[in-house]
Amino acid sequence: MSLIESFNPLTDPMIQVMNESGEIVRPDLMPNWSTEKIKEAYATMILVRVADAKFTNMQRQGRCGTYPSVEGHEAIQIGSGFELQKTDWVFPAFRELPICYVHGMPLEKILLYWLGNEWGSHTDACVAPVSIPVGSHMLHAVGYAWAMRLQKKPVITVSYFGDGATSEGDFYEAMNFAGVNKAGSIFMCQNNNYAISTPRSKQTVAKTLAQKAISAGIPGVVVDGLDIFAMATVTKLAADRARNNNEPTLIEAINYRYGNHTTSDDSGRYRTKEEVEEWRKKDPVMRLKLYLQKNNLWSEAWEQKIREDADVKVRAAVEIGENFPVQTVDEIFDYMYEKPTPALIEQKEYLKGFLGNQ
Ligand SMILES: Cc1ncc(C[n+]2csc(CCOP(=O)(O)OP(=O)(O)O)c2C)c(N)n1
Repeated sequence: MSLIESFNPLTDPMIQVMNESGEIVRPDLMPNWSTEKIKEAYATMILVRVADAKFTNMQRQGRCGTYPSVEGHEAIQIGSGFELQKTDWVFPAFRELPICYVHGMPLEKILLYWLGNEWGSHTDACVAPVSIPVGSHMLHAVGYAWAMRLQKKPVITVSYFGDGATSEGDFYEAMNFAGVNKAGSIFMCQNNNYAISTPRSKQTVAKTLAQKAISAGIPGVVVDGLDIFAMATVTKLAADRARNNNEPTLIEAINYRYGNHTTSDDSGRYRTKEEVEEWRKKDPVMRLKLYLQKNNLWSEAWEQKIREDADVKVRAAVEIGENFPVQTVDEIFDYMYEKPTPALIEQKEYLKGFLGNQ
């Protein structure tokens, strides 16, 4: 039995490999990463932070639509993403810039979506479009994994969602379907403690969110979602189960959203500065930096270089994104269904008339 199958989500402590001081507390659970890969993970975290801050600022300047911050989600998404194969399929919700980028989406495409351009959903990477309706996409992920099993392809799927999504019926349906039909899908629950202003305590009285897997008869594990090494190791184990035996897993990754829910939110109205500061002490990027420093893998010059590289990449993405051709009205409507519904045809014609038949 692997760590996943033997984990009791009601009683076992959260799985942690690296503590808040950057010390390895479970050397036996370190991912099989080279030094270069660990440094690449840190550089990716920095890039994501730079992009996140830039996109947020662009919204403030009226250059971008509503944008959801991802600060605090880097370890979950980069750690897990580094353990997937590029042919695996990722099903994001909306707070998923890091995994979309790590899984092969160009940064400008990710930005394009938030600029309101449908071409932001168009990519060669194995990443499904952003799913705004909370919780709905776990079903898509499970269906895709099931189809891959029927076609005997070694492709697994991962859906990324929040704690709030675990209150949706679709979540249970998806887990149940995956268990019964043996769909190799990983349910990546990012428990950042809030669904907009609703705290986890008002969402459920369940002791853990991972225990919800018990109702579907599949394993559920609780992991430190601010620890990139723990996230990588647990994802690798879950991916092996999915790929080799078509076994689904629910991973509850405990983390914190340091920023606002989106640029339309003011989190100061429902949580205290003290609470945010407490979670800041566990910051996933700072934690990996401490690890690098302790292991003589970090220098001021290198940090400066990766920050400069990140700035260049983000600027280039903004340049491409802001100059990307505007979508046509047809492009807004034509890709949702194979054949558009009567309501969509009516709306499309209305919009064309409204815009003067573009
Ligand atoms: C079905 C549905 N209900 C409500 C909303 C409005 N809404 C958008 S995000 C959100 C909270 C989601 O919380 P969570 O699943 O914890 O993810 P997080 O935003 O924390 O990443 C809500 C209620 C929605 N988009 N879809």
